[in-house]
Amino acid sequence: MCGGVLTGLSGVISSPGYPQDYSNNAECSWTIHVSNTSVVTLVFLDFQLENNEGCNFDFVALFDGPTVTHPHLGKYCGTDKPPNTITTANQLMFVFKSDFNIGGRGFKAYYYSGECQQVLSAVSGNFSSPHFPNIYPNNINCHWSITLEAGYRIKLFFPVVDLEGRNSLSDECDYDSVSVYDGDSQADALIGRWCGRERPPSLISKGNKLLVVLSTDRNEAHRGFTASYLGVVPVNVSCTRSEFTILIPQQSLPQLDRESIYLGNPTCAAQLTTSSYKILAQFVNCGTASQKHRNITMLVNKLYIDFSDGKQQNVQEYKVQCDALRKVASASIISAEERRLEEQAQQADSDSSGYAAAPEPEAHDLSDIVFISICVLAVILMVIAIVWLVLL
Ligand SMILES: [Ca+2]
Ligand SMILES: [Ca+2]
Repeated sequence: MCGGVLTGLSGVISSPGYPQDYSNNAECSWTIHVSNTSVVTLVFLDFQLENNEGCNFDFVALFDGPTVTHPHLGKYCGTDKPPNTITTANQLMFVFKSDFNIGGRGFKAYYYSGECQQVLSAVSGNFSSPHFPNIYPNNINCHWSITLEAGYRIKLFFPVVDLEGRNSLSDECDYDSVSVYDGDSQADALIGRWCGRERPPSLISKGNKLLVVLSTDRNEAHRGFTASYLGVVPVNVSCTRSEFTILIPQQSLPQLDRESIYLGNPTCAAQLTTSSYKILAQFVNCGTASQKHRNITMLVNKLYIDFSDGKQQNVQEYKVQCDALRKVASASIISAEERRLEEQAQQADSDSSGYAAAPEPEAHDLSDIVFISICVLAVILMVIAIVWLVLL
């Protein structure tokens, strides 16, 4: 319990006897050794040691390598949780010492190798369970945390989930599971937990952070999962009977030129105001189309935000729509997956008919129907009146 060599993809280190008080005169050292291409991340969950300035009595000391001769990463005591620590190479030395009196609850920390722990901050990305598509290791607890700029929300998909199934007795994901939390820690709200071949629906965060945790038990492993996410830009859209107004806070997209943000086509690019990217677009311009659903006319277009750099093509698409009668507008991101389905559907359409489908004849407006009904009623009343007059 006190010290050793740790080689798993992830693991726990805690003080002797934790959560009971640690003993006096303890001296423990752990060496964490992960695969050559990886680094070690250390995250403290709990920390309470005797405090003194300089941490000379009881302390935890971390080194960027396998021995105490390697560079010091930090020395900690008291009750402030040490910050998350990431090594530069694949080994970490963890030393705990206590003196002859006064103790505390001690500490509990998780470590992860790079394959099992990732902090993602790009506006979109992918990740997968360790060793995917080969089977994942047993006894792991891996964390992927996505943190984007304030204002963003995160849409998350799981194209593949293949884990050990539910416990048939409890019907819960007791063995292996992937869990998603609406924040940056497991103390935040749990959005869901899945196992077996249950594919989670696409999820969206309330804020700008999401945490995905894979935990596996001591036996039976499958292929694991793949996940992809998109940062949803805060798009504020409003409309009148004739035009869209789209506003995006400039701080959400500081790295972009205004030409990278456009409605329908690049000629309808955003203007840069003091704090926002702004698009003011008449429905007759920019390729806005009118669609009817159950007698409601929706004006529909696509907003493009082009994040592409020299290396990678990355264009986000948002469906922008306006109910012009009620002047209610909305914007929602279209994921790559949804776009693929849409393209497939279009492909299938053109394959089957050989020409573009003719637009559906438009149903009459409710107002048209009411008007015609009134006319018919007026005619009937007139006929009755004439008949009545003649009979008199
Ligand atoms: Ca002490
Ligand atoms: Ca298992």
